[in-house]
Amino acid sequence: MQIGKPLVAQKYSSDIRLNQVGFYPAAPKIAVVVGDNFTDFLVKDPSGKAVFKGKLGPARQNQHSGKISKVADFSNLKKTGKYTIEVSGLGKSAVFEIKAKIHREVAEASLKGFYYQRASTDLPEKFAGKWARPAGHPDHKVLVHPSAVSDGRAENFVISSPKGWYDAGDYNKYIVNSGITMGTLLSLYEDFPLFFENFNTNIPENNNSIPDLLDEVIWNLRWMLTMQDPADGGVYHKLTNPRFDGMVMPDQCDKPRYVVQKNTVATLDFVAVMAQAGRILKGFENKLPGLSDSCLVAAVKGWEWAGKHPDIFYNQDEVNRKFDPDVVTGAYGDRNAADERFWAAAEMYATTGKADYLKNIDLKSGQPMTLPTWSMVHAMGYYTLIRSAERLKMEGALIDPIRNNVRRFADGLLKDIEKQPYHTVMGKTAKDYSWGSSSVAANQGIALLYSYKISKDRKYLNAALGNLDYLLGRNATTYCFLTGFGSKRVMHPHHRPSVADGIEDPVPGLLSGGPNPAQQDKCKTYTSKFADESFTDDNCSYASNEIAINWNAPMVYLAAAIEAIMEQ
Ligand code: 9MR
Repeated sequence: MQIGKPLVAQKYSSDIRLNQVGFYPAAPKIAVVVGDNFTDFLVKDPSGKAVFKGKLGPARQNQHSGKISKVADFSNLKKTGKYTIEVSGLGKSAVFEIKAKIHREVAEASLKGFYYQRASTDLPEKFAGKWARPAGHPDHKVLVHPSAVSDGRAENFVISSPKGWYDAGDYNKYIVNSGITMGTLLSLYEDFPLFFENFNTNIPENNNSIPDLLDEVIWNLRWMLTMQDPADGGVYHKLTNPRFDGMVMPDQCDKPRYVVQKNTVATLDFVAVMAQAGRILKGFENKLPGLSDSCLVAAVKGWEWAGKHPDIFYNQDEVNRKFDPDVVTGAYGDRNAADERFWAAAEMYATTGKADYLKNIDLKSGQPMTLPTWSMVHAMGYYTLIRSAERLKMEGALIDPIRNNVRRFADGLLKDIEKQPYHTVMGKTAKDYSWGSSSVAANQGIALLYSYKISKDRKYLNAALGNLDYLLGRNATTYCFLTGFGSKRVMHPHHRPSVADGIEDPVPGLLSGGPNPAQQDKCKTYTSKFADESFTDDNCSYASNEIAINWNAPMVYLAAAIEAIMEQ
């Protein structure tokens, strides 16, 4: 296990940048050397013997920083083992490995990251190791906020809404962000079900003969189910403190928690998740009697509510003007429900086979696809339709434009990849470096993998792997962004347990947000303003170094899907 012990002890040059975990024997292998003065490189084995000699590629100028870099391509080295790269005049890289299943631990750890985010439960040492902690946020006595009153649930009415995952570095639980997170993890299961028959993360449900991926998802699913108002099927926006907890452990928190305003976007995200979960869990009916049906009933009720209430949006400022107490935690405000409606419709159709759900829905297949984010989930519906097309016997006229749209998007990503300073589709424009840019890289990887699935053209697979390389170290910051991995590690994420637990190593398997030149946190420790370097490994940096479930989920997807494909 890499967690807790880097492969390196010796001094190495941070100007040789590569996936710090390693490479598959038969896949492309690239390192990036920063600087203009070098021409050749060697790959050496632990005895110091050069096993590969190569020339660096032509100089590439970085569009964000102006810096020059060159690519060291050693794809032809296929022998398993531990290696370093040496560039004369510059030094050597940290040790990396070539072996089969090289990203298995990354995939397992990033799913295990969700276990560490569980609310309302203690994490015993048996499962959590040195990050064991007592339970926090039982959430069995949650108050109905005045913005959320309804028949039978007056202001301060008490409901029970336990479990779920903490959203991020904070301890609140948000339906909108749970939506895309759950959709991504459930899609991973649906795309590679066999792979998950043998994928264990040492969680308490380990031996219940349900895949650990689904056990983890069910922890959050059971919370989500409690967020639906039984009176009418609408879904609360979030379960939250009025203000963020301090940088303390979960069991130290005792502020009252509220469910706040039901709205269209949250309800449609909920519908999509319940429809998809209901479909998948049908296959586990004997082990989880009734759960699938509960999801399907909840989905239909939510769908009906959203039909009657097409435009109730969560506007935190407005809520705070009208009601007390004010709520100043994450807003996840999204004033456009068209994409959520499409996604929910696609999931309802995929689950029930009733094409009626797609009636009056704009598929937008002629318009450029946008990458999934918490506020933009159109592509989640595309992915589900692509996956389900054969089973549903969808007509070519319906599914082909969607397939083409995903491929067009992937082709756009691939354009000019050979000119990119890190030879990645990630980072072509500064727009990629938004808040949580690591999730942009991971989600681009997923779009590329769907294009690979559609076309079987390995250029998409290789580019997806390139973005995994980006996340694990082939990037302008020199960091491996997944905690617990790499030779240059993220040690100080903006993550309450990692800050407060008194343990040097942060909680493992969490994906740092990554470069974000807007620097909204105003931390003093940034050393660069260039878009691709605007990152600081400092727990003050919620804008570049927080962790979040909607970023971890595509990381799990990318690493696990690539592992599954490489094993085939
Ligand atoms: O990921 C969210 C990002 O897109 C927004 O720009 C940002 C500011 O509103 O909020 C991010 O989400 C945070 C959420 O509001 C609260 N929990 C932590 C999330 C990650 O930073």
